[in-house]
Amino acid sequence: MRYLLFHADYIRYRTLRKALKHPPDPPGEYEAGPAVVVFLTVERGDDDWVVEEATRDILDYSSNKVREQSILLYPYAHLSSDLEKPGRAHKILVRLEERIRREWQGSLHRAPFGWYKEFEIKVKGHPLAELSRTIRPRPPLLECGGQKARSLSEALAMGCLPGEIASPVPMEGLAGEKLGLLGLRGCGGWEAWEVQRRLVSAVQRLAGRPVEGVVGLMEWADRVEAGLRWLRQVLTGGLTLGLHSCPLNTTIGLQAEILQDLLDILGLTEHLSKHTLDTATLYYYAHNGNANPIALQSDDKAAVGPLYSILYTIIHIEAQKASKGETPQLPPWLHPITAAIIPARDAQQGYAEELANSLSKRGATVALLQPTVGVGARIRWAGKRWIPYVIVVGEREEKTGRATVRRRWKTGEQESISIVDLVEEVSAMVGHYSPPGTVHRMRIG
Ligand code: A3T
Repeated sequence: MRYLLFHADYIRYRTLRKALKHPPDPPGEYEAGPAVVVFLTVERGDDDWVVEEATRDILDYSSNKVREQSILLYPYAHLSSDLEKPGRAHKILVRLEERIRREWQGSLHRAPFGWYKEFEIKVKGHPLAELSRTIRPRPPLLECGGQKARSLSEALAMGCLPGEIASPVPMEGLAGEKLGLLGLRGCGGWEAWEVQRRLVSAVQRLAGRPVEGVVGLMEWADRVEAGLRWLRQVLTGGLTLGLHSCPLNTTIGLQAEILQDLLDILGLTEHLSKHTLDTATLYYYAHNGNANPIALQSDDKAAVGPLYSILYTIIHIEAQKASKGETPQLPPWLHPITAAIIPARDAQQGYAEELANSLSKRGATVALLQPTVGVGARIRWAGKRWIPYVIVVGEREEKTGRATVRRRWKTGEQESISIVDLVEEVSAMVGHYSPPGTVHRMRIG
């Protein structure tokens, strides 16, 4: 789709004669002013995604850039040499009109399609008064069993099971690096399983009932009936979790109303764009134009996934913050490692163990960093991995029943805190969404 945006003092037009044998719209004339005037050419292959992008852009131009109350959509077949056929072009323009109307309080008019018209326009002269846009359809976003699909609904319609659907969105650049640092790249690491476990646990708690089953779809390849039963559960809003060979390809089926809460607690809501078909798919658009599918919503059903995309999205948003000088972080309840415990010397290992066990009993996953390298090196290791709590215990701390804690969201601050208070605090941070935690004894360096 290509279009010109004009901020006009006035526009008037009048149909003169048919440009198509059977124009789909009746003839007419119209006058408006002041108004945003959009001369639109529909190009071959334009789809709902393009309509959605154009809607966002035209609304943004009208409400925020020129603050105008009135919009005129004007079919104009002269901006491209790759025109969509009239029947389909008309449908796309009608859809665009409907889509804008849903969100637009001001006046909206669409000029008749398929007519030669005379028109007169007076365009304001300010810098934003004339803009041009080109929006191209996106390549397929999802893959399953060698097939490609643009949305989760399309993939499901092709017969893919949700757990088999993967996002081929490449994890390049900063977000990819960060995923690796968090131990989430690839399939094998316990960190990836931990994130998955925490996410599923959050869904369970939001839904107020347990996940019905955890299923390895790869093992199920020859058990079609079981696979279909599982799919049915997902689609009817059952909380069934499916796994592909890689845990990050997880798809979680849930009731649509829970989806909103989940996206809120993941901090994603304001970053998402909705692509509306008969169903709605939520995407996050990265700065390089990559679209990460986050969820499919339809009436009372929703499928979240692939998990890969969710994490990539959160990490990308955080990496963007980092480039503005803010500290990137994951929600403490979601991070694969809630707390790093750093005993200063061998002598504090027992005390550190005790603290680690108390924290893990209350839902934290703890990395107990053995004193293989200095305290500073271990603090840096934890910082590089965005670990929310970094806890140092030395001789003085052990004597007084305290710990020195750095909280990731309080940059540059450290505090001496009693063990009892610390356990309560961490528990409050992670407990609500977390499954029981674990302790990983790690030797770094
Ligand atoms: C005109 N304004 O252009 N995109 C947009 N409109 C189209 C398309 C398309 N792909 N295909 C057909 N008329 N039309 C007038 C001039 O005065 C419409 C559009 O209204 C176009 C007419 O059909 C003939 O092509 C000609």
